[in-house]
Amino acid sequence: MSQTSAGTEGNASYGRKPFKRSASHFADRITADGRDGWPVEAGRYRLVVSRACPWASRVLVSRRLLGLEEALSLAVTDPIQDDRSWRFTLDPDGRDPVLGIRFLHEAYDARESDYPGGVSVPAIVDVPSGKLVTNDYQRITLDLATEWTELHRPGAPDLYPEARREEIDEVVEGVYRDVNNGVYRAGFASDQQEYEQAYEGVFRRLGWVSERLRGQRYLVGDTITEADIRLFTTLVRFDAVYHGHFKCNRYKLTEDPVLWGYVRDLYQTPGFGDTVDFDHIKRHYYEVHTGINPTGIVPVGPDLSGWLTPHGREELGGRPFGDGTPPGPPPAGEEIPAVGRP
Ligand SMILES: N[C@@H](CCC(=O)N[C@@H](CS)C(=O)NCC(=O)O)C(=O)O
Repeated sequence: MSQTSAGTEGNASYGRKPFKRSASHFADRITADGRDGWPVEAGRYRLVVSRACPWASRVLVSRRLLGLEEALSLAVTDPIQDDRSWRFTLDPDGRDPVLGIRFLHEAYDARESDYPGGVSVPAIVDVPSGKLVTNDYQRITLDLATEWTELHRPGAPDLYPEARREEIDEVVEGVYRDVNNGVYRAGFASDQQEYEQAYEGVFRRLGWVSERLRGQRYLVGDTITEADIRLFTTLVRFDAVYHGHFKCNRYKLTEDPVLWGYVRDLYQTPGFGDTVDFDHIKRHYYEVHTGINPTGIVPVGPDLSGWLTPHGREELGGRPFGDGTPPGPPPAGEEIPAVGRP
């Protein structure tokens, strides 16, 4: 497996140069009015994810919370890429049964022949044409929340409430820079100084977040929003991969009572933990990033038995789904074995 293709995250690079995440290449939007040529339509699009990927996992959570599972079908890749990037080797005959393709790059190529950029998840593919529509991971969840409303389930929460957008945008910007992407900058740093700067940023922001969450159940307002989804997908990976593999080891999440309570609270909320596959997460990071883990050995720990233990954060109040309701169980075929159950 080549380090430069399979070992990079999206179009980002690591190695001798400072780690830099490049802009997503296909940024068309699927909207209610179809202004980019891609109208919201039940059954038309297929979401392609790796359950290992934190950016793709945001979309998995939003899709569950909003009840879009029927409207937007799901393809899950093998957590291990090869030189041809993401593969559908978990499916019979190694082919996605709906798109009929073996590699995600085929959808990129259908959109733009000889596409030279990186192939990344999350990706949304137009089923009738087989063309990639978007891999804009910063936009997809916002559009599911605000453009796909007609197809939301009854009782779906408002994940991007108008009155709170400014505050959500501000919180997610700092969380992205220092935490979501900060752990990657630490892990793929090419020199000591770059690593230490990223490391300081990670823990400065985690300290800020922990302080904020001491007295309030969710990051913004008293309901679950986009901000919680984005923080969750990094926190849920923290002890399993970022602490060791990416050297973000000032402390483990389990050592910060507030953050550990917060992430367990979300994990136990329908739509969050039921999208998390620790096996895919660990195998992807430790096997694929051969530059920082040359043996490819996947650690056995950490012990996952604490994830379903009581967190006590109900005492802070909060209305997880606002005026809405929690989603039902994941659809058939999308269930993940729960961790921490005897
Ligand atoms: N699309 C974005 C972010 C999404 C992203 O980085 N996804 C990773 C997985 S977490 C990916 O698909 N990387 C491609 C690869 O490693 O082959 C980017 O280009 O930076």
